[in-house]
Amino acid sequence: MAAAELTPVETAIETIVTVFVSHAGKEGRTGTLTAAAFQELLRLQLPNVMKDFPSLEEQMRALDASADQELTFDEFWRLMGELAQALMKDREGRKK
Ligand SMILES: [Ca+2]
Repeated sequence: MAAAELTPVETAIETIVTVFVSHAGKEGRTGTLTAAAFQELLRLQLPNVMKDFPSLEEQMRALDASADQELTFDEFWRLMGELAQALMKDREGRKK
């Protein structure tokens, strides 16, 4: 990409990718999150929005479509979609 300044949305996407990559590189297979790495990512990066979500084990099981105990970026991305949808529902609820 050119050196042009990124928009807020572009920055948000890049931030998510960067966070995933840095946590995925810590242990287990390259480019995937182990349960421990996933837990650390949630604790450090999503402490506020994850309060009402199910336990780590349930969350891991729900996202780990291939059931290999590690999350690929595709598997992890589903959580971003769920969190965005929860945020949207929250907004719609507040409007009523
Ligand atoms: Ca997996």
